[in-house]
Amino acid sequence: MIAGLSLPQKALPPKYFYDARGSRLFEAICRLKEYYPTRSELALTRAHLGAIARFAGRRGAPAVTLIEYGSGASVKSRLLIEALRPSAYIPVDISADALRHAAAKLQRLFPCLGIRAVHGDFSRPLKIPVAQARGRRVVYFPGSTIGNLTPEEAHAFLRMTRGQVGLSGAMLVGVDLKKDANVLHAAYNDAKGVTAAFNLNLLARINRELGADFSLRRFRHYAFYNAALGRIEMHLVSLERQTANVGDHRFAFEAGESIHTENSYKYSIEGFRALAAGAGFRGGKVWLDAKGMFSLHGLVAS
Ligand code: SAH
Ligand code: AVI
Repeated sequence: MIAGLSLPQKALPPKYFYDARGSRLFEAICRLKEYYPTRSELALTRAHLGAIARFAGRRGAPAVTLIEYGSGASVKSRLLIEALRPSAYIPVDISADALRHAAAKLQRLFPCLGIRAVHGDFSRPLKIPVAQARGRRVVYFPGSTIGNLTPEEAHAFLRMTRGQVGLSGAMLVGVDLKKDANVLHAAYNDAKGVTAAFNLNLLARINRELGADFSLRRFRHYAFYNAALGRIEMHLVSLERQTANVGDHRFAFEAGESIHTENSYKYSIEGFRALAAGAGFRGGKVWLDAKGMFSLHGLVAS
């Protein structure tokens, strides 16, 4: 936090959004009419579930270990688990509350499924209990969470998972697509202000957990599509000249100065395939929703 707030363009990594309240606010975002990614990915998953499960499973090798990064409420995973019937499910999330609730719910629904929840940060080396895992390894990374990484971070992440699934494994990645900037703008500037509350919750969390004194009234949510870089940027803009203390550190803000809190990259199908190919994956399959808003890529090692 201190390092990010000390940069010329102040910036904080989006992984810190997800305390218990942040995870609940994200779930509320998913229900908004403007936020199309969740609905689109759910629709495409339902529409192509048989083909997706056939791609992820393999004839004659029924045991699959499903590893999901950024599993959150595991809503989409539930569909995949029903169709794929893996022997083990390893959800990985930085949000302890979301992970605990989701794992408990899934265990009730699938009493025979071996669930090993991993609370951790996937941007760092993580110990995933795959050593004892039987059969094929499949990494599931839905929600376009990959869009919250820079292309360089996404490349490193894909390389890491390529090593994890090995030659016989596979990966399913949900990727949001480039589209009309007005549709993107609405999705990140909803009328009810839920996205604004999600963004501002980061300051509330820093106040609570790091003894900081950000005045939430003096910052406003700002999100826009940066067409040159193909990404939505979220910022918290200081409404006036002010200072904020985080522990022993004091940070000065000019009026209009911002903290850059999130990028959400949007890809073309070809653009994402090129990224995956550079990390050692072949773009085996791609599934889209009926409106062509969102994509799910089925990748295998090349
Ligand atoms: N997969 C769900 C949730 C997506 S929201 C869906 O498709 O709807 C992004 C999720 O990733 C959140 O649950 C968040 O807590 C988690 N997350 C974000 N950054 C993370 C990181 N660096 N390590 C682990 N989990 C992370
Ligand atoms: C989790 N992630 C893919 C979401 C996104 O769309 O980038 C987080 C989010 N930020 C604002 N609204 C939703």
